[in-house]
Amino acid sequence: MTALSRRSFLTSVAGVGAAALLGRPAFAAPTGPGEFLCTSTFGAAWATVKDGRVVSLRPWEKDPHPSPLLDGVLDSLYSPTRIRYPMVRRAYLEKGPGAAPETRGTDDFVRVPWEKALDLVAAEIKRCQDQYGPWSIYTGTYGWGHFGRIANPQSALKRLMNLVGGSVVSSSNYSKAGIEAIMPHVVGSIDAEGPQTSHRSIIDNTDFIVFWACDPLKTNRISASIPDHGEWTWFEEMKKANKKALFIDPVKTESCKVLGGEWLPVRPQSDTALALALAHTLLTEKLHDVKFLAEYTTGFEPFADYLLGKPDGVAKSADWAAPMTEIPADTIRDLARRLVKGRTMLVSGWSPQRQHHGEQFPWAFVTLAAMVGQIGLPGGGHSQLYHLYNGGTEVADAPSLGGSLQIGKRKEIKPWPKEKGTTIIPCARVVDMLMNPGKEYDHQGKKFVYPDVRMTYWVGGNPFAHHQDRNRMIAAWRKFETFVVQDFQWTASARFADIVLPAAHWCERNDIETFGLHARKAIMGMKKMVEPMAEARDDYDIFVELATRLGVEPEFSEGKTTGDRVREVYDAAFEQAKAKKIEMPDFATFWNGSCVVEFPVKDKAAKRAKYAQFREDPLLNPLPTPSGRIEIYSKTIEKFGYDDCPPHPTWLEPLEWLGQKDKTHPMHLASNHPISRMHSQFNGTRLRESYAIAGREPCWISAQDAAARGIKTGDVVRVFNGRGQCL
Ligand SMILES: Nc1nc2c(c(=O)[nH]1)N[C@H]1C(S)=C(S)[C@@H](COP(=O)(O)OP(=O)(O)OC[C@H]3O[C@@H](n4cnc5c(=O)[nH]c(N)nc54)[C@H](O)[C@@H]3O)O[C@H]1N2
Ligand SMILES: Nc1nc2c(c(=O)[nH]1)N[C@H]1C(S)=C(S)[C@@H](COP(=O)(O)OP(=O)(O)OC[C@H]3O[C@@H](n4cnc5c(=O)[nH]c(N)nc54)[C@H](O)[C@@H]3O)O[C@H]1N2
Ligand SMILES: [Mo]
Repeated sequence: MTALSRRSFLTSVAGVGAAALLGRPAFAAPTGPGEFLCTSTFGAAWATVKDGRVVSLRPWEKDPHPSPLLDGVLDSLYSPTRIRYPMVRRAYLEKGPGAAPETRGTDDFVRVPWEKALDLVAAEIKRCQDQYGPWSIYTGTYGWGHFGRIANPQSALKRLMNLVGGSVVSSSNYSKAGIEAIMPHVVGSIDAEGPQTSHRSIIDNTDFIVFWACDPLKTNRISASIPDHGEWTWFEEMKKANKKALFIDPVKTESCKVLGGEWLPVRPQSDTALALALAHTLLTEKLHDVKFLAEYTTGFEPFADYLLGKPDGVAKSADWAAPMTEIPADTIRDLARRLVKGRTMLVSGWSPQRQHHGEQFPWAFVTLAAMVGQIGLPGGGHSQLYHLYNGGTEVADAPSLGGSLQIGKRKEIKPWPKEKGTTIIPCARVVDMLMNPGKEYDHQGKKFVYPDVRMTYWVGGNPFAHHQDRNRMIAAWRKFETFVVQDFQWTASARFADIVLPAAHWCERNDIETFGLHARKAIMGMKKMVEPMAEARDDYDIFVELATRLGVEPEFSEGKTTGDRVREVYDAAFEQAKAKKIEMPDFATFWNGSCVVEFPVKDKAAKRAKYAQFREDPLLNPLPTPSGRIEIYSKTIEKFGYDDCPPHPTWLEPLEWLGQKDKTHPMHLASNHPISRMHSQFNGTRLRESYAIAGREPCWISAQDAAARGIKTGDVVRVFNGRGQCL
């Protein structure tokens, strides 16, 4: 890309602040041919724009391994599923809030002018706030429609709601809610966040690496910032160094194949039993690190008693776990011995903690690592974050990039009495909340009350694709009198909505992001390349319009356009860089030039080993747990008195798994994260041709199970249980 080729796009950055807020783009759209930086959750690329249309993309030349997912970007921009106009469900338009909720999903939609749609949404927010109170509005869970430091429409929605009295919000996520619930009690932090032991440290020191329910080459394809794809460099170096690797997974994954690793297939949902059996072998063969356990952990004794079966008469031995995991007892014992032969890195993904009793696996996993005794050593210990954001990647010497739109505090227009329910619910409880208004529930040792919500506004998320048990959900959803969806494409959720607002695609707006959430190798500007399709609008501008109608526009926008906010975020990074003596061009040069500022990789963090300081001196650098140590037994959890979460890692039989007595359904469906999509995004793109079977989602089945049922590759199969079915 040359500076010349984008000349036609150049606008005066200086004039931005003075102009009116809406009706005028902060930065003009391109008027002629040119190449623009196109960044997203899927990667960085150069886009060619001709006659107001993006015609091609080529990966940014410094992406070490561009993801094939980039092929979906243009198809998603020009997809026939784009929402073009504001739409309202017919019954809702004719009869108002709460009209015939049972026809959601089948009723037709009526196109309305923006003014009408915004008036309807604003009036409903006001009606709910005035008539019932802030606890009657639920602002949805998160969702992967939050790319960019400025756009984040979920923050914008919450900011707006806070200015008009508040709303019920959600906590945590579907990604690692089990880890987030349990790890603070065990290691005093979420653990699966922030920098991990470096890839370099593994390459230089590790003898044996175990990937447990973890496929880094698949899941690192995307990121919350621009993915840096450093996982490929890591894997290539591990391959060169001939690292011994083992993959514990029901599926032989991409990562396993590329690395030429050993594959240990395990029965789904039995991982805690496997971890306990490995711990049992270490204990009974006296292979566990007694010194590490004594110095750095608390509560090993009651856990050891449990492993030996003292309280319940059941030893958690390899023989006990073999039929549960479908892994031979000798293989389990042998694996335990291999864990302590040399330097071992235990790596887990997130699927086991997304299952029933999801707290138990990460707790057992960290306990196992503690028994191996290498936590805090170079290339040893454990990590729960090598499969996303590249937690071990090399790091550039760069300023950090902030956000500019703060959620802010709830403005107390109406007091929120306790009996009206909680202000925040764990995200996966949305259906329970709808079904049980006023009912008490337990969370982290405390009692909360479900609020009585009547309206929900969902932006940048697709709950009808991401929540469990759709039929129960559809029934519960009828309680909502109003369901607003703001997205750029018709999703399953949009089809169920009352009011649908068309948002701009990320190629149609200004924003800024970093290349590599941890790597921070560059700051990249995202210039609006083309005008929003049909009547779609930038999320931010939609919220500004609503803020105007709700009388809080000045507080909401602070008089700033997205362009102003991009500059603000850049300037803050610029100041930081100056203090650190890192060179950066000023904003005008950046934005009117290539839109890329790269930072040199000095990798001061190359030798980083997570928990090294704690290991060095546990008294001076204690963990933020009550004991300052790794809590294998938690007195805090003991006090909760939960029978579904005992005070140490425990095997609790899942409600549904292949080991259960009821054999009505002999197979187990695991709905993994898709390799060629981002959840429901890119469904209708050309990527689908690479995996669909007769136009449908593929389903993998083991060769034996398939043969026993006469199923061949390419067949369409019906997958069903008591709750639903699919082809
Ligand atoms: N069966 C099963 N279910 C799962 C999972 C699983 O593994 N199996 N995984 C779970 C996990 S970990 C997660 S994180 C969730 C993910 O659930 P979601 O985040 O809800 O899934 P996405 O399909 O990525 O939905 C993001 C939506 O945001 C929209 N969007 C993108 N950019 C923008 C934008 O700029 N503005 C607006 N307004 N909208 C935008 C997209 O079009 C898309 O509809 O799913 C969970 N559900
Ligand atoms: N390409 C792509 N990448 C993504 C996403 C995407 O949609 N597409 N989504 C992103 C998001 S939001 C998240 S939270 C992360 C999710 O990251 P993860 O939760 O780690 O991803 P999954 O694919 O659900 O599961 C990882 C592996 O666990 C295996 N597995 C499933 N069940 C079991 C089990 O019971 N035991 C064992 N041992 N293994 C099991 C699967 O076969 C898979 O190989 O991925 C992120 N990355
Ligand atoms: Mo996730």
